[in-house]
Amino acid sequence: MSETWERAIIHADMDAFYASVERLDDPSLAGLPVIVGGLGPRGVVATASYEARLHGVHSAMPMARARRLCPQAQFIQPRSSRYREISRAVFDVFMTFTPLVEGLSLDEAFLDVTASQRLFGSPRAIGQSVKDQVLRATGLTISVGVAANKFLAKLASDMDKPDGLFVMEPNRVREFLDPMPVAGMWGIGRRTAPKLKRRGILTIGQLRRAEPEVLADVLGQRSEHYRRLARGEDDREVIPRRPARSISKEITFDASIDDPSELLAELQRQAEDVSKRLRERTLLAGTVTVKLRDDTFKTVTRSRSLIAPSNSTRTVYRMARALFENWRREHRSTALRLLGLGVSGLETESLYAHDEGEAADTPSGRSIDRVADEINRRFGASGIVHAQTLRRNR
Ligand code: TTP
Ligand code: MG
Repeated sequence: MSETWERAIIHADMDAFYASVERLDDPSLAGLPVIVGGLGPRGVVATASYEARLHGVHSAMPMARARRLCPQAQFIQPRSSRYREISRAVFDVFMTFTPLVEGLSLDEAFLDVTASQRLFGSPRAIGQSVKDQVLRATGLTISVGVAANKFLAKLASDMDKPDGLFVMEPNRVREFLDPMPVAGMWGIGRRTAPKLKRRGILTIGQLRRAEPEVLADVLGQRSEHYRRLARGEDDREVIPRRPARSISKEITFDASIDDPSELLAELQRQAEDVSKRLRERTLLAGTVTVKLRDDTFKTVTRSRSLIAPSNSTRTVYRMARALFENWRREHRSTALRLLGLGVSGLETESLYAHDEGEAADTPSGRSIDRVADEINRRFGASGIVHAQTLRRNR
């Protein structure tokens, strides 16, 4: 098996990352269920070791529920600086294979190893070496998916988790994809899946073979995009960059503003910008922050977690508006010289969305966002904005 692939992409993702780091630093946790997350009354699970997952514990679950499901677990507050340190070591390993490393989050990246084949061998050999070197550098396991593009590599890394190595041979993509359920496929939510089902489209294979009219009927202009994915085609490039820890936008006004509707219009515009950048990177945000500076240069920030991680303009805007209005109740008619909106607690959007993730974002809200993104891509950034932003522009 020494043939060279035309394009070779790796998706690599650490196993139960925070929990594994905790276990690395405290060997007495070996073999025990470990749950890392907020330990306060409103805390949520960041991650659970695979032992704890057997009891049904998973990320984003309220900690109180995790305690009921798995009372015998070790509960640990996250130590983010330690996770960042390990993350740097992991990314240093990635960089020894290729400079084309696109960090998605602390524990996850795409690597374009097309040109690495001459130096490091077959795509499978490279995938195995990545695993070996990460283990050597950190003592931790990582799951690796190897495929011809990002879409497939991301699916592949999940196939064999934990400590997986799954190579999706280019000539076997169809047999792999065809039986997978189309429900929940990236961008196909609760609204669309039943419509496809009514037309007999339950699997990715059925979507691939569907009549063009039938598909267009349900998916509209996006139908060709989905058909390409269903064929296993995806030409998105690996863009070298470090994972973002937060995304934000702020503005300093020429003259301070106290009119709340003007300030809200600015927040709406910032929510559009920030959530569009989240969607471009297929990220979800867990926390929204607004930043406010008055004429005396007093600066405050107000943050709150979302019920479920989101990248919807509407959800991000609503939370920012609530934070702003809370602040305003205590500071009537204070003029602002600076207003900003940021999101943090970023994580990657998986192909198959959690049910909880869908609850906060209605499918219609999501598709409005996607249509707006598409139009803006074609006609430039000023193509589509929400009505409130327009009011401010005039
Ligand atoms: P993931 O890679 O999604 O999860 P994981 O590494 O814990 O487990 P898996 O083996 O399935 O890859 O996320 C990486 C880390 O990001 C995770 O260890 C903790 C953090 N995280 C949160 O804080 N909140 C979340 O909702 C998720 C999904 C992750
Ligand atoms: Mg992981």
